[in-house]
Amino acid sequence: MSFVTYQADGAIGTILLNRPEALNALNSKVLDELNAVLDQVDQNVIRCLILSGSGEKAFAAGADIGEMYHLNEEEGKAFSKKGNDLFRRIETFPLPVIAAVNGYALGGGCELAMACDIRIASENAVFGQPETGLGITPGFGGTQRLARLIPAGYAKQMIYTARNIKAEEALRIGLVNKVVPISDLMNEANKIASQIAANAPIAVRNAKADINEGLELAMDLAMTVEEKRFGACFNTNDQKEGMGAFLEKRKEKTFKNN
Ligand code: DAK
Repeated sequence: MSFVTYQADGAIGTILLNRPEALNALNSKVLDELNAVLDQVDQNVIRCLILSGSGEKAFAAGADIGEMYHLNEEEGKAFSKKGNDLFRRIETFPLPVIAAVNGYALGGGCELAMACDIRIASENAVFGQPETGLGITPGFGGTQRLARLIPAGYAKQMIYTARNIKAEEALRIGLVNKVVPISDLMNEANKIASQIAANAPIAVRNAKADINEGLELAMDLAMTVEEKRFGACFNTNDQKEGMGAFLEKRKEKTFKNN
């Protein structure tokens, strides 16, 4: 596990892309190791994940151009599938994932950040989809996720022009939730992760699944998706604990994930 590290601290798990000499560019090995790290996450204990890049220069400077340059059509399809399956796994992972974007998030790096639930950026972060300048389209979901996340006009401008944008612009167009100095980045991500971890885990997971599924559906159908998981929450002890604490005017709550 040299290109991706994982550390669990209480209810928060932190995954670091660890290939700083290549600005954490995503080659097949990085993608495989990231996938393997997700298998390691103990979902009974961990309640939120943080994903970041090692060093102060890059979250991930994209898919590995050196590796991609040599691909033939079949290999290109296989590489794209590897990335797409992994990013979709992150997007639909039962636990929320916060991207702590600590520098360049270009191409596949921007797409990886977009597969996460929440994006916090350092002031030096740079986002972009440079693929059209490389003779390709975004290949890890960029054409789809960017246009769902921010207004389509901004997404089209970013992709057609291949122009990078700085953190402040990313904040203005809604690509990131917050921008902080790089020295505060992991603190801020951990603060949000702790707030998430303090809530009933099954309710948080259900809410994530509801939002993801509902965004794909017409509103009438989407409401039935919510109703189903809302109802399921009443089968949990944590619902009794959360509501019981309110009724008993008790501040402390202990959610047991059941
Ligand atoms: N791939 C491989 N190596 C990379 C890299 C990348 N994307 N980005 C940086 N590196 C390496 C550099 O080659 C350099 O290595 P050495 O020369 O030292 O061995 C090292 O990282 C440091 O980079 P620089 O020397 O260039 O550092 P600078 O500060 O001068 O510049 C930069 C930083 C981020 C502006 C620059 O490195 C840069 O422009 N990098 C490329 C950014 C980029 O274009 N990224 C998008 C890649 S395209 C698909 C699947 C997926 C995708 C598409 C299709 N299918 C199969 C359908 C996704 C595509 C992409 O992500």
